[in-house]
This record gives sequence, structure tokens and C-alpha cells, in this order.
Amino acid sequence: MAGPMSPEVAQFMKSQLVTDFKNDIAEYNLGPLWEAIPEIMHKTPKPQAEAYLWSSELLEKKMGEAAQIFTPDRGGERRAIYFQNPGLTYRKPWGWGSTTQTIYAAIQMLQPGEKAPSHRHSQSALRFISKGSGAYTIVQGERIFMEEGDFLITPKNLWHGHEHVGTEPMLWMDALDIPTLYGIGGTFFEPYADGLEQPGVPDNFTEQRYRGGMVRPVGDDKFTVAPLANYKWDRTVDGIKGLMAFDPDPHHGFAVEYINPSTGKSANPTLGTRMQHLPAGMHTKALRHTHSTVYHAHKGEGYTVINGVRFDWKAGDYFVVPNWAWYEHKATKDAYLFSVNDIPIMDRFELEQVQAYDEQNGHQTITGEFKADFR
Ligand code: GTQ
Repeated sequence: MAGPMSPEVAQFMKSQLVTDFKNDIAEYNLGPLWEAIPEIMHKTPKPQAEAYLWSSELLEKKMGEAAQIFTPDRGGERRAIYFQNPGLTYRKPWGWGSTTQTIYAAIQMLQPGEKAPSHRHSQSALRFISKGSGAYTIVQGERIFMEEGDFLITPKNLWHGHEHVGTEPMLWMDALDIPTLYGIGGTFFEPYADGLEQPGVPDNFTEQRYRGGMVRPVGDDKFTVAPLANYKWDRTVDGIKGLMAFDPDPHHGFAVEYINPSTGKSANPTLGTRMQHLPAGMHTKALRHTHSTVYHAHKGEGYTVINGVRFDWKAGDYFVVPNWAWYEHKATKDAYLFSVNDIPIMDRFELEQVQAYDEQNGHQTITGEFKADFR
């Protein structure tokens, strides 16, 4: 709208004539733009997703209960519990799998001997392994064995299933672009006819082919969606150690981004992913940006101040930084934060904007504390 309304216009907008007309058109599923503009066209991003945190205690308890009740055989496709943002629960009863407006995140548990059957879908997926080893995911016929700290991708439409051939329960984070595809009506899902897909290529094939890191196999210069499927923890940490010879980034600490080695773009086409190291005592300067982020504290302890509210976290916790929220991190113990963002989606729409918080040396005033369940 152009500017402030004159008192006469403001009064007219509240008149019986205008109110009656608005109520009348609502009967026909028609809406009054003159009223709706401030609600549907915010001056700056105003997500319904809220800053939130789920504690490791809560998740361990609920996953333990789920393990008693469901097996993949008895309980559907996957034993996964997702993070439903409390600001986005209006689709009853389960929300719409929206941890932020665009990102779905979950924890998944696989017990020794269990199988999760193969399927494929138009949503792109990724996993970050938080506990255990001995399970593999099979993606397009490649068995990929997973270990703590590994980051794996399953971009859209690739067959994938999981099986645990080891001895200790495994726990990982899933993230997908489910709310994005739900929102734009782009969902396709197909179960594999035969349960779990059988191997068609050698185990850990892509990881082995790309172990050079800075070099790629000759012939791989054309785009493929997942030339490298598993980004190993040791290699990620090595990258971070290289950065630690120099000053940290004031907003991100020592942080790396997982990329497609053939294009240099995000490892998943629609989701960005990072691993960030904050040595004990590091306090980053506050930022806000168009994109939203889901964090998983992989190691360490600290807190994140989001729009003035302090969210204390430790290894195993998950938390959300919504779009356009000021946030800064402080590590109280050496910390590693894994995070998933929707920068590739914002970039596709050319919407990404970033602002640094210039006041108070980049630090917000703390005005409150978030109380997590089970702390
Ligand atoms: O493991 O394939 O959390 O397809 C959601 C959808 C996990 C999976 C999720 C999925 C998967």
C-alpha cells in the first residue's frame, strides 16, 4: 500500500458498507486484498515457524518407546519421529512435516537385524549419523555403510532403503524438502516392488571413487545428482582443521559446506548443509537472513540466542532458527553443529538476503530463556 491512510479513508475502511461487502464475498470463497495485504505480503519475512528446541533426553525417551512399539516390519516404512514446528501445526493432526516452512527434519532409529524397505520419492533426502555404525543405506543399488559423523545424500527419485547388519542401535537425523514439495503440490512416492533393493555396484562405490577429495574420476565432468553419496566424518573434520590455522569467520566460526564435487553447488539440489566447529568460548556475531535453518548439535555444549531468547543446547539436541531471526552462537564446550538450510531454494527464487547485527559488537541483549521439555 502506498502510505498511511488519511483518517477519512481509515474510517471508510471500517464502515458498515465495507464490512458487509467483505463478509458477503467470503460466502463465495473470495477474499478482500485491501484487508489481507499486511497479512500475506509482509514487509520482511515473518515465518509462522517458531524458534524451538527438542532435547536429547526427550528424543532418547521417545525413540526408546517407539522401538518397543514399532519395527519397520510392523510400523510402516521407517521408524522416524519428525520435528513438527509448533507454529506450523494447523494441518491436523500431525502438521505437515514442517520443521521450518520448507524443511522437514526427523530422527530415525534402526536396530540390529532390521530392514527398512526401498522406496523413492520426489523429495530430496539427507542423513547425518549421530550414533552407532553397522547399518547401510542402499541408494540406487549401492550399499553405503554409515558411521558416526557421516553425512549422506539421497536426492530426489533415487531408490533407497536401509538395513542394519551390525550389533548396536543406530540413530541418525533425516532431513527432506517435504514441506516445500507439499506446498507446491509436487509429491510423488513409489514403494519398491521387492522390499529392499539388492546391490548392483560395489559397496561404498561413490565414496571410494571420490576419496581424492580435490580430484574426480575422469569422465565425471558432466552433472550427476549424487556423484558422491557419503561425506565421511574424518574428511569433514580435516577440512575444518585446515580452517583452524586462520581466524574464524566472525558469524560462523570454522564452518564448511557439503558440496557436489562435480559442480561446487550444494550436495543436495534443494537443501544446503554445513558442519560448523565452535571451540569452547567462541561467541559468533549475530546475523539474520532470508533462509531458515535446522541445527543438530553433534558434539559439545553451548547456547544460541534467537531474537533475544537463549536456547541452551548440548550434543543430541535439535533446534530451529526461523527465517529472518537474529541469531548468534556461543560454545561453552568444544562444539560441532550440523545444520540444514534452504539457501538453494531461496537462491532459486533470488530471495536470499543477509544482514549483520551491528549494535553491541554484534551481540543481542538476552531477554528470555527457552525451556525445553525433559531437561
Ligand atoms: O529413510 O527413506 O524421515 O523416505 C522421511 C522419509 C526418512 C527414509 C524420513 C523417508 C525416509
